Amino acid sequence: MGTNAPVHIFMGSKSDLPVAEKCTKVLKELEIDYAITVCSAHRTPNDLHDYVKDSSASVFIAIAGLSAALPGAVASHTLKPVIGVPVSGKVNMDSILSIVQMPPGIPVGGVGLDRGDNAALLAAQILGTSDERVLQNLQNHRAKMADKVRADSASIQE
Ligand code: RP5
Repeated sequence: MGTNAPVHIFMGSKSDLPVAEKCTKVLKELEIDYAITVCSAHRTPNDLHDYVKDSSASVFIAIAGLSAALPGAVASHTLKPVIGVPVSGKVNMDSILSIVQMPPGIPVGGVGLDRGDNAALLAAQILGTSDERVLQNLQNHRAKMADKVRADSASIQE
């Protein structure tokens, strides 16, 4: 983890950590350095502004539940890509719609509910457009997935 990391992960609360861990697991597999911070759009808005402005990351991942303003708040402070990860709760559509239904002009990319893993892969794909090493690690990751599907199919044959 480092301050010069190409990916900066924000989570709205420490309670989002299980989703963030799905994300960091994939980033570690792909050998991508990351910074990770608990910072809330509503509870610590000034801290969020400072973190985003000071960050040298190329991609932000923002993980949040409930009204999930965090990804949009990050996006409002930067021109870098922001990937929002909605977190499940009592009402699952709230965080999904909060991320997908951004007003015109401030887009946020969105992945599925609790899909920290996909957010990491999408961030890697963005980095991979200008980083051969990341691209190669992504190709290896896809090859491993394909091998697993084939092995699963073989395992259920009589
Ligand atoms: C959101 O509210 C957080 O991202 C979290 O998903 C949810 C609940 O937060 P806590 O009450 O657990 O701090 O802002």
